[in-house]
Amino acid sequence: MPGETTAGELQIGIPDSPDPSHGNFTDHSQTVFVATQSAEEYSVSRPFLTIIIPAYNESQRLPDSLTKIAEYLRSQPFATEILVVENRSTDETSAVVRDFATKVTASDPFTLDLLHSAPGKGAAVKTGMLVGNGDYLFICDADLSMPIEEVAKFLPPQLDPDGFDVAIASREITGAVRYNEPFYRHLMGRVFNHVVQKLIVPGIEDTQCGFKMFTREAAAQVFPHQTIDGWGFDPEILYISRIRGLNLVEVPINWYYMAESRINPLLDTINMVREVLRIRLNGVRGIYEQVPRTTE
Ligand SMILES: Nc1nc2c(ncn2[C@@H]2O[C@H](COP(=O)(O)OP(=O)(O)O)[C@@H](O)[C@H]2O)c(=O)[nH]1
Ligand SMILES: [Mg+2]
Repeated sequence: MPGETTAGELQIGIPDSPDPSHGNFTDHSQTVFVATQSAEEYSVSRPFLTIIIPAYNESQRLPDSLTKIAEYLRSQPFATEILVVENRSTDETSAVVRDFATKVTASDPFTLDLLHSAPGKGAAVKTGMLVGNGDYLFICDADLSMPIEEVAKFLPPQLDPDGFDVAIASREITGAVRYNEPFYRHLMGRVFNHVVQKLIVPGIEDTQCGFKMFTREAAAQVFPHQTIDGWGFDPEILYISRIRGLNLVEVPINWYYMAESRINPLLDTINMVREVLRIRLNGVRGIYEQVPRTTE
């Protein structure tokens, strides 16, 4: 049943959440992997990487994406937890994730959890960021419009671990390539970016790409302060990162336009501009410097 919760799953941001523990489908606690980046040992119960996949009505796209992610992770020397964060999907998204989880074995260097959050992509990402256990936490759209292999560009050794707190994918900076994007979508993105740069994060050419890495420490500083549950959460988390003095780097990626989209280009863009204005107002009022009211 869509939206139904079973043991091993979490409802976060939903009143009367019964169980705050983080459940795994499979017990991997004996498996130990060594990350090449350091001599430190990682296990699937203490992962190096957390991949957070916000998912709304993704039963069609998720099987292929999860298969590609699993194949990639099986070739990596580190342990990963994958968190699919869903909310009230009306299709079989939850069932698809549960089914995939039954195929994860104890020898796999990853776990797969299904979480349920409050509505909105922003709420889903926040939930994953506050629950994730990795040293690095990566936001990853369900459609894999960036091939998963490129996640290595956001991690040591390709990035100097002392050189960044937040690394965001960019489709605009030198070295990035966009494939198959309709002109009107790119144009709308550029108009929105102009507004975002003018009002809250000057100098960032692409705030909206769905692939972003936070170190564990950066995530702990940013996400408790996030207030926006919808599409406008990206500029907000970058704005908070700046306020906190975090080191933000842009990473050029190969990006493939996926025709299927949950975004309504006109209505959602208008709403996102409203959200950007709200972020600016919050900033003027010092909201992000205050202790967050909730840490959900
Ligand atoms: N949990 C959750 N995920 C969402 C919601 N809206 C969008 N997403 C996810 O956000 C990601 C980006 O959505 P997509 O439709 O590909 O947007 P686009 O790439 O901007 O066209 C996908 O993984 C979606 O499933 C939502 O309301 N809740
Ligand atoms: Mg997409």
